[in-house]
Amino acid sequence: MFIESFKVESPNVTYTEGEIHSVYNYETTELVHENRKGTYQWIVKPKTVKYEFKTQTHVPKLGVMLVGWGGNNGSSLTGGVIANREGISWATKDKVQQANYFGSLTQASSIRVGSFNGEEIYAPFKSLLPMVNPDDIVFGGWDISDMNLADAMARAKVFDIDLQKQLRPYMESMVPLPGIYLPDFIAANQGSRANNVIKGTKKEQVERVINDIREFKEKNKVDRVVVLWTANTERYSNVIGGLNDTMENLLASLDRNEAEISPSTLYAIACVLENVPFINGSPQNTFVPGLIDLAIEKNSLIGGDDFKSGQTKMKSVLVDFLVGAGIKPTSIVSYNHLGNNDGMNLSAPQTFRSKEISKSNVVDDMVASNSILYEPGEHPDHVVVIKYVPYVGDSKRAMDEYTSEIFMGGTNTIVLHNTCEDSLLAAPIILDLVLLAELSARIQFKAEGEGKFHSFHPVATILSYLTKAPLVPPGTPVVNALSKQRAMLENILRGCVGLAPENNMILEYK
Ligand code: NAI
Ligand code: DG6
Repeated sequence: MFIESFKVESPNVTYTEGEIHSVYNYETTELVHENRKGTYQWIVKPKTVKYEFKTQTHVPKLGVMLVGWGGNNGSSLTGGVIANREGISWATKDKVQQANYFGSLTQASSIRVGSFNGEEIYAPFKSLLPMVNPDDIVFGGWDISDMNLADAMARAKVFDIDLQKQLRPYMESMVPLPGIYLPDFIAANQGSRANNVIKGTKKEQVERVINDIREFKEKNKVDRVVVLWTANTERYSNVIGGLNDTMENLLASLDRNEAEISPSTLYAIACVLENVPFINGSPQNTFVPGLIDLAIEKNSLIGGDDFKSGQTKMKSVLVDFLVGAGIKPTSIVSYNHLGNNDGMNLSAPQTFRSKEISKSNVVDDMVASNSILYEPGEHPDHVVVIKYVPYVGDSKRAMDEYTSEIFMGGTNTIVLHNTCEDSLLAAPIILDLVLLAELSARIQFKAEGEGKFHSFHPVATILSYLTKAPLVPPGTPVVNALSKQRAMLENILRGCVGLAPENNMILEYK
């Protein structure tokens, strides 16, 4: 059975005018490696830590500024949200299609809340805590191409033509602000697009972006802004001592107009200085060490990297299943071709390399979790190939071959083929990222013994489910397995309303 909403009644939860306060017992373990009677042993001690969560329930009016607003993802997300808000339907050759949010964790997935008369009861994910309604989001942003969003939607060739016609009147007046363009960081084939660029030194460009955010906030009367990079994949920046390795060095390099600071890092600096959450949806190392330092110093949310939409999402499910089943993946070969502007940009070796890195590291934690299968340092062969084939446009074709060793020397080969509009997978993920970033800024917590409530660490690991290469604070484990990432997010939100983590034990029926 499906219920739309629910309220938790518990001595551990208090609802007040503007806040939900919950007391939460976090069941965890403490490990010690001790010498007992001459031999070292691992001792695992269950432990309970009392946490308190405070969630502000007032939902702000949210502004979302996309870097690369006029791209396939930016125009598809903007059009998709308008279509949902306006209740637009359109004719396809098969049927009349209604706007929906399929593919969005917050808008289209559910959580189990319990059992009632022997039936499992589910509710929308978004019913866990008050979240911004996508209908109320004001969109804006930057693009190095000055094309308005209606024309950009047509250029993207993602939406059906009947839908485009209906969206055009809403999107024609939406024109991206000029963007920061440094040709050295993206493929040369993007040059012809760059007719809308911010001039000046890097410091002036950062100041201009800060000013843009302030004006957008003022003009649209929004309470809070989240900025998200969905612009072209950049090449990696070189991380150099004295240049971008510390906050002080990065800011001094900005003053000196150093060449090696990328546009994405410049937008991120602007956001951190303005205390506006900044999320990186592409694979490059926007968050150089100096930028991470700056975000920690200013306690300003940063999250990334690279939307986890299709092939990599499957990988983080499949390899988790294989390794979790005691099967040993030995070779993973991932090929895809696509024909959109992202594919064209990725046809240059330096930008492809950024994508190759973020797509390749995704199995590391799963492999490291099982030393029965893998010797220390052993890793499956893992190859990633991307080819640009203009004809297929946004409809990406992905082919994967997973070869594993099974029982008694057997071999198991799984081959997958996936055809899908790339931007229609990415757009709902962008929505989730901005909604969850906003929500996480309204949550405060403290562990027993901690004097004051505080926000989550500014490096937002809570967003990991949505990214290929989750950015984590220094010294924090990276979790790639999709089911663990989802459980982490859902269970933290459950904790905020005093619900136990979903443990799937269903003991009441055993
Ligand atoms: P796109 O090429 O259609 O859009 C990117 C837009 O960014 C373009 O309109 C371009 O003019 C603009 N741009 C480039 N540099 C800029 C700058 N410095 N400032 C402002 N605007 C700038 O690409 P698409 O398909 O929308 O993808 C966007 C990004 O998302 C790419 O980096 C892609 O790798 C990444 N991504 C996409 C996924 C998907 O499934 N579609 C999944 C994971 C990541
Ligand atoms: C080709 O791989 C283009 C990329 O931008 C991908 O479409 C994007 O990174 C999605 O990757 P994945 O592996 O999650 O499907």
